[in-house]
Parts: sequence; structure tokens; C-alpha cells
Amino acid sequence: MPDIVLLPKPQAKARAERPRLYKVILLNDDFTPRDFVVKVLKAVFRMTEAEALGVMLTAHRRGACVVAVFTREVAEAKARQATDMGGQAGYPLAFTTEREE
Ligand code: TYC
Repeated sequence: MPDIVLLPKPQAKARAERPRLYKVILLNDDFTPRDFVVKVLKAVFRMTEAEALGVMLTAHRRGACVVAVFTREVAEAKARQATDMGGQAGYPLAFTTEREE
């Protein structure tokens, strides 16, 4: 049996920290048709008709609704893509992102 046992140097961090998450938020407006909002939610966020309808109605009634949560890059890309779909159709539809606490 050896007298001295060499152990591997402990790592500063045992594993990587979890990445911060960002909410994508749908904002209400007075001009974008309801069915267009539902179409965008289904296309960009892969929601079912019922899910998209629920999110759209919550934003319509309360002013805003959290759509989903992603890492920062994905949240920003999806918010931009969804906002651009509205812009290309001539609507002021807007999605924002917000860091989760
Ligand atoms: N308020 C819009 C209307 O009455 C519909 C709408 C809902 C628009 C949700 C945006 O995020 C939104 N036509």
C-alpha cells in the first residue's frame, strides 16, 4: 500500500451553471387581427390551436402574456421572427424578451 495517495485536484466548479432563461412576451395592440396572432404563435412557437388561442386571449385581455421560456439566443431569435411576421403583414404585432429572476 502506498503511503501517499494523490487525488485529482478539485475543480473550481463541479459542473457548468445553468444558463439564464428568458421569457418571450406577447404584447397586445388594437390592430393585429386575432387569427393572425394565433397563426404566428402556432408557426413560431409550435403551439396547438387551443394553446395559441389561450395565449392570444390572455394578451388581448390583460395587455401581455408570457408565451414561452428559452435561453437568451433562442428567446431573442423567436421574438424577432414573430415580430417580423407581423411587420411583413403590415401589423404592429410585438414580442419582447425579459430575463427570468
Ligand atoms: N387586440 C387585437 C384585436 O382586438 C388582437 C390581439 C390580441 C393583438 C393579442 C395582439 O398580442 C395580441 N384585434
